[in-house]
Amino acid sequence: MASLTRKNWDSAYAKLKSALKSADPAQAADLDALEKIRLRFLGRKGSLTELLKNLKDLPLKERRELGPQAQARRGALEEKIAARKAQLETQADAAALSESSLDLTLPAFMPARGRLHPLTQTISEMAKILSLMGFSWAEGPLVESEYYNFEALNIPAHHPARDLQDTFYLEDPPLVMRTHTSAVQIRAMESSRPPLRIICPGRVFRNEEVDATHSAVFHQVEGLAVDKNITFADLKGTLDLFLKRLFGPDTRTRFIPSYFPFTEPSAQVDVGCLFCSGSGCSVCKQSGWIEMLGAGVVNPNVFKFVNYDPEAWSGFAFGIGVERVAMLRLGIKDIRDFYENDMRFLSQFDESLI
Ligand code: FA5
Repeated sequence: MASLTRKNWDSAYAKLKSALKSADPAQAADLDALEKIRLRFLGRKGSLTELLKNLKDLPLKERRELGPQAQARRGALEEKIAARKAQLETQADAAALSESSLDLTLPAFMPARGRLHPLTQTISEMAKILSLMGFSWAEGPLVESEYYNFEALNIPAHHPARDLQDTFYLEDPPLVMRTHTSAVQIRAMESSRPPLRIICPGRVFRNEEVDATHSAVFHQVEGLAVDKNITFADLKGTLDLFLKRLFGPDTRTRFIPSYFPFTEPSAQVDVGCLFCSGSGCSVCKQSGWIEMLGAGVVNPNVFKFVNYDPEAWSGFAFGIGVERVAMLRLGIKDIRDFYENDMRFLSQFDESLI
């Protein structure tokens, strides 16, 4: 537009108004049409932009009168364009969604639920029963000194009992992979004064031939109670109740004299085979019984190592094989199944089963 007179400006403004009527942004069919409208009026060479630019050619009085009018029109037009743009974009998004294969009404995919390993579940169950009987949880290291694994348990160097548990030795420093959880008994007694009642669940290691009921790495739950006047009868009553809670009220148990240097008297405790109800099968090696644990009255020599007065205190201890418990409770005939990490096996044992 060449330099303006008021008359020219008025006529250009009138034209603009009528052009705007026929190019309502609200009627723009799509984003392209809307952009055309914007460029036509508000682009660098748009008619409203030009008009505003040329205002400067008018006298001040008229600029003051016409400027705000034209600015207000520009503001209103910008708002209308922005509103229509938002509307068209929402419509475009909805159309894209409905065209895609995403069906929001379909049920969601649930991530696969993890579950505790059957041995972890079994340890928890054993700990739950024993905690109701007043035992609290204690732990110790998997790699032990010979002192805790043997010596303080009344098994001196060169004692033949060391051969009963085929030990994995570490050379430098000279340590052992603990062969039983009994090592934790000593640590627990060292760190607290009697009376005490603890369990120590955990992994143990033996250099043994692996078969259906023996593993080189397995788990035990140790129990230890020290108090005044504890006798073998307390041990029997505690274990009988514990095993009945673990395997059911009709469970048969038998106590066979045995030998452990750290208990005197000692017993091996067997549970009636639940696979064959005692009639004899391959799991119980036709005996009708499955060896479950070792136990006994704490040997006074052990108390001397931890500075407990054997005249004042007595106690009982037991060590039970977790795999054997889990096999009997869950009907598993081969201990190796626990360690093969086969999901078809493991996924059968939902936490809620136990
Ligand atoms: C011991 O380990 C003693 N510390 C138990 C003990 C504790 C006695 C406190 C007295 C006082 P034993 O070696 O018998 O004992 O093992 C205990 C239990 O662990 C066995 O009854 C059996 O259930 C389990 N067990 C032993 N060896 C294996 C193995 N190779 N694989 C799986 N379970 C085993």
